[in-house]
Amino acid sequence: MQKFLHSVATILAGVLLLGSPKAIAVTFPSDADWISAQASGNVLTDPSGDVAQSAIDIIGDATHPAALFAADSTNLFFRLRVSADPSAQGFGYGVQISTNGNNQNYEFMVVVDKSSGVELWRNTIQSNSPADLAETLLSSASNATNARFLSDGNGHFFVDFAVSRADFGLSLSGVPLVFVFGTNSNGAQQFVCGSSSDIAGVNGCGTTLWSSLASDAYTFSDTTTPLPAALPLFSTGVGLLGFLGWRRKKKAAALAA
Ligand SMILES: [Ca+2]
Ligand SMILES: [Ca+2]
Repeated sequence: MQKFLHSVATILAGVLLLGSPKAIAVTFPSDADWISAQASGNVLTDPSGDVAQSAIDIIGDATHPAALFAADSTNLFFRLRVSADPSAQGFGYGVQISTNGNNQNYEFMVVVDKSSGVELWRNTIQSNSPADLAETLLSSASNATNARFLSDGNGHFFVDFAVSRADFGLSLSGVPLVFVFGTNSNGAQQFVCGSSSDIAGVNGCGTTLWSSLASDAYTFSDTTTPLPAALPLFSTGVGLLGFLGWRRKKKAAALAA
């Protein structure tokens, strides 16, 4: 009898192991926990009608931010506000992320579309442009677990998507993150200015320079609380370089004024 029970237990264990684990949907932040992306201390806004297709037309004003983000110890979360229903096939919604303190280009891009899910790409060959194509696919997750398309409650829509912090292959804790949020009409890992992309914070693409489109920097610890980027940075050489760059910018601004 004992031998029989042991055999049954072994078979059951085998069946359980063979069954594919059901992926669990991420838990997105509550509305109050999203952080508005900013540039030069101002919430990113975006006009309607600056790209032909309304499903990829990012919109936002000071009280309805165009792009938001959040983090917990497992995931980074992103939210874009768009004019029309974004759930049709083939459009891309994404964010390019600089992680190395050099805001002339980006290292990672997250992009979601209806057909291929949420993808994390590494950008190895870099240029100072949102049209820079990311080269290497690091991970992909299904929309069922890592994205959602929903009403913003004001007649427009949110595209929310999540990417695992572990998939970046480096610790993001304490790293200043700088973002360029955008959309495209083909789901590709780039934003090509013109009729097929909208970038948050400017009319159309505004300029084709990544450095001009870059958000303010945000630094997450291993929890959801972002620190002002300058504080942890000042203790490092990178911080010093950033400070010198800021001084130069400020001097240039003073000269231009
Ligand atoms: Ca727009
Ligand atoms: Ca590239």
